Amino acid sequence: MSLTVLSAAICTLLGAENTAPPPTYSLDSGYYSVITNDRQLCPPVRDFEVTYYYYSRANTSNPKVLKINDDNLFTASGFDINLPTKIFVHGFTQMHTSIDAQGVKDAYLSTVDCNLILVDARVLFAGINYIAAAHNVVPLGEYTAKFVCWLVSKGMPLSSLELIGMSLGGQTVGIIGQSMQCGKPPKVVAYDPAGPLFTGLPIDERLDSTDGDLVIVIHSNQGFFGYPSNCGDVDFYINTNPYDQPGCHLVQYLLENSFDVVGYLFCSHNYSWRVAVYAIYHPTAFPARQCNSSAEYKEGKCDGNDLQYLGDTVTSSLVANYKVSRMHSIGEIYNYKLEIADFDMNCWRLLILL
Ligand SMILES: [Ca+2]
Repeated sequence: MSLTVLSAAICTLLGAENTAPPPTYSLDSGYYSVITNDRQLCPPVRDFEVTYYYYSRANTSNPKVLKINDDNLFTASGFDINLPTKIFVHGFTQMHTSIDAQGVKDAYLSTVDCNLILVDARVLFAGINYIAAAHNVVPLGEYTAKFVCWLVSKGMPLSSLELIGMSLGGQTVGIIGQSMQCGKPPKVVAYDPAGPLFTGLPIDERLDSTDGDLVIVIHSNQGFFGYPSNCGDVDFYINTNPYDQPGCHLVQYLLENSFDVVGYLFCSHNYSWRVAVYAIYHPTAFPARQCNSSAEYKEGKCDGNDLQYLGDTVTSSLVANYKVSRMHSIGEIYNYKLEIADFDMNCWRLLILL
């Protein structure tokens, strides 16, 4: 039996030939699948496994669905090619209605008149099988790259595109950027891109600084759920202890959150998108200094170094300088550190209510 025939047989057993997604159930805010597909063995992503939800200031709560090559849906959506476009990809067990995706959507639409697309890959990123979900990152990224280039063919300027992703979504936006046949995205932003099963992979299988003209990474749980080291043009590291971010202390968190153990485990990981969403509302809230180590930062040795604000407002001049320096000094990375001691990770919600 050839490998192809064997793979097809396995895919059939896994349900890959079916026309409907596998049985699922929800637990808390997560999305879990009874049967998960192993994308290393199976065909490319099928249309029903990913949905693109389109929002705008004229429609912030009832999104329109977009599908590759469906011109009628594109026209009906009201997509405005004169506005910038931002696309967000969620993380493991999440979906487009998850709190991170909705937080990013509300923040951008409140501050920028733009096209806002939330990718819903709940089937591909379903729990509890993280291995299968991680294997789905490359196929989802390649599929979504075709979707983005179809938007470009409909008139969306590539120059106004920004890709944003959380965790597995942070890895996915890298694959999208490297796979786009219509050109590189000008900006890619990753919130604590996933580390497990991605650490040490070649750059064509994960997020890296070549996936966009400017790749910004916000680390908050590096070495655990987050990627352990620099993987962008500009890497922000929040605080010196990535396993115990403010508000994520074990006893305090469990007491304040009805002993939600799962929530505690992901607390420092989720800190990245919470801080990033706050920074969308307040772009200068979190100043960071270029610094080579947390120890030097704490000793004040970096106080006079270049300052950038955490978020997607990094100046283009910095990147231009970086691109030049990289040509002469391979491995040189702009590495920014900051301390956030008193940030209430829930306070951004108040801003949305306001
Ligand atoms: Ca890459």
